[in-house]
Amino acid sequence: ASISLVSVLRSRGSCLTAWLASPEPLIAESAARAGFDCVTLDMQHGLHDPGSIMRGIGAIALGGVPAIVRIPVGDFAMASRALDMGASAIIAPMINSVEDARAFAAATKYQPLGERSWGPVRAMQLAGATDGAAFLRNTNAETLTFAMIETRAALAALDDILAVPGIDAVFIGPSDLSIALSDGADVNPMRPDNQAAAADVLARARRAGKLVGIFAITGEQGRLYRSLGYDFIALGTDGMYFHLGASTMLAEARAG
Ligand code: 3PY
Ligand code: MG
Repeated sequence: ASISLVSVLRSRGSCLTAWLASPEPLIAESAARAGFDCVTLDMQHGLHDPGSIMRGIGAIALGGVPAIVRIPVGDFAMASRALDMGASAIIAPMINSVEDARAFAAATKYQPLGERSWGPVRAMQLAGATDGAAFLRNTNAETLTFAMIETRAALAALDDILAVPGIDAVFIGPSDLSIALSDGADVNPMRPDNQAAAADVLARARRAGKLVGIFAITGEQGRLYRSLGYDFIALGTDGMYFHLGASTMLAEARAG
């Protein structure tokens, strides 16, 4: 039986997720076994397609941690499918209005919160569930929705987005947000205006009783966000893990 992100958050308080662009299930399984609390498969900028999401979720379950999927912009049908495949949470990029947030919630939550259609065959198998009615009753609370806040429009609509009942969490995209706040002049998550905006999102989400996530590009940023109390922190990408591991080993081998 798979474990859910909700249960990981309950037991650990916060979590660090791997973030994978590569559509190869062996990489997803390796990430799950590397010590991350959960593994995210990225369909927005990563190379995943529905087939690699289906195989990747199985590989992550084999590694014993929850699987999360970032869908392409506006592809809420894919959000429903990823949940049916057994994703424990969905991250939707570029949620810029309350209408975007409502459409996201509609696709990911069963009634009365949303309009998700029934057919969670793989999700029930992974959860070891056989009673459909019990699964229906538990699933809205057990599968999390992260609305990405990464534009000026999203900041302006934040309180309305946070008030949508089927939205469990916001996830700050600090790179896109820094492009927006610098009017296209810069991409730098650590810009002071960007960090101030992120702190404001964190505080407002806390007041609304919602979870908050953010993307960290370095281990140091991950530590900063842990100290600030974020619930869900994405830590680098598979490309970075590969590059960092290879460059460290090569430097060791070539030293002296
Ligand atoms: C961003 O920083 O814009 C992201 O989408 C991070 O995943
Ligand atoms: Mg982004």
